[in-house]
Amino acid sequence: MREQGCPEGDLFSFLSLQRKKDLGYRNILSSMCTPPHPVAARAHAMFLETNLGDPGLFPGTAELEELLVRRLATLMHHPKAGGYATSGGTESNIQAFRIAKKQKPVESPNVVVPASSHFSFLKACDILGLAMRTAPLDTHFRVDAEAVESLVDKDTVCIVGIAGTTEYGMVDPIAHLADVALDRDVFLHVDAAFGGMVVPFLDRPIPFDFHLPGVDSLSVDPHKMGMSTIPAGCLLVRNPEQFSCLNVDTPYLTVKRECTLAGTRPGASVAAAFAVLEYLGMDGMRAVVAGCMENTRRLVEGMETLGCERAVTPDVNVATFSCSRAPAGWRVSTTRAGHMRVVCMPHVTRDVIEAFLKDMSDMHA
Ligand code: 0PR
Repeated sequence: MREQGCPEGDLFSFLSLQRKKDLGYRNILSSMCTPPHPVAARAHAMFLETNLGDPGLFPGTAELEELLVRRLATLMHHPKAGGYATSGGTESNIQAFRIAKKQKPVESPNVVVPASSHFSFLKACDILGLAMRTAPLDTHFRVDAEAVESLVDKDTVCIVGIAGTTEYGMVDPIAHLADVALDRDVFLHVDAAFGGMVVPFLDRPIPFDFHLPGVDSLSVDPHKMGMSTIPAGCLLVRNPEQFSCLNVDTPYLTVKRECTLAGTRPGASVAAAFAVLEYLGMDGMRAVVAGCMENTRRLVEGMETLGCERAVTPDVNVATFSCSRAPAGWRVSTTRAGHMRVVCMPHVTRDVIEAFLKDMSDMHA
């Protein structure tokens, strides 16, 4: 650290210089995050100093977390689900595996995970000493549920299904996985970090949540399609009592035990996540999702006109193409299989799509 503090003016000039190096979201087509909704930013600023790690000091903020969990649990067709606000999909996935592992103490535990799963599951397996069995995908990039079933054995503590895969935006056959989970008496975790805030608002929702009796837990991230500030995730568990297996004693806090992974936890992004849901309501979210899906369709159609075939027709707003190069100035990503990937987040408006297609067309000309 410096010996003497830096004058505020100089400091903030330096900070704005750094901030200018960041890319604006306008040309970012690779992200599952988006600029926070204005009500999220406003709510966040109101709750800056709050810490959900010691909820007795911030009972108003703690009630907002409970309200957020109730809203999301109801959206996922199980109003009585247990839950808490995590730092995002990674923490939710790790915590789901912790619960599943504790439910079934075996000597060499394994988990069965789709080949399309997010890399957070690699971290979870590493931390928890779980062997990862990877189930192959079908031609539509959804997991092959029969292959999942064949990989389950007496040491399988958890099966994972994904609602809105990171790379191709597909929803796995969760209903089939839920049957396998019930038949084989295995915990089923659904990673709906992305799709959890999309699928319920589609014209034709695809079953993926607690409506299916075999689903035990769900990850859903307000900081992705929920347009909240970062960090805001949520882990939901059908049977709230299952959280107690994660409890540790916290003798000197205002609560006597906690089941969360983090200790100190932001209240600001939780207030922000709640604010967006409350402000938009079901109607508002349906409109946002309808816009993103419409833009996805337009992009796919426009790209195919330019000779860039879709890899698959996605279930949610992630479009992928056989196309090697993006025009200068645009950020797209490339999947493990080599497809160009564009996430049609709320900031990727129709105008942005048209501008991207125009640059693609000029590049091909
Ligand atoms: N599960 C799924 C299905 C995800 O897509 C992601 C993240 C996670 C879990 C992990 O969530 P957290 O990152 O909140 O812990 N998916 C994006 C990805 O890895 C995250 C992301 C967001 C990446 C913005 C880049 C970016 O600019 O692609």
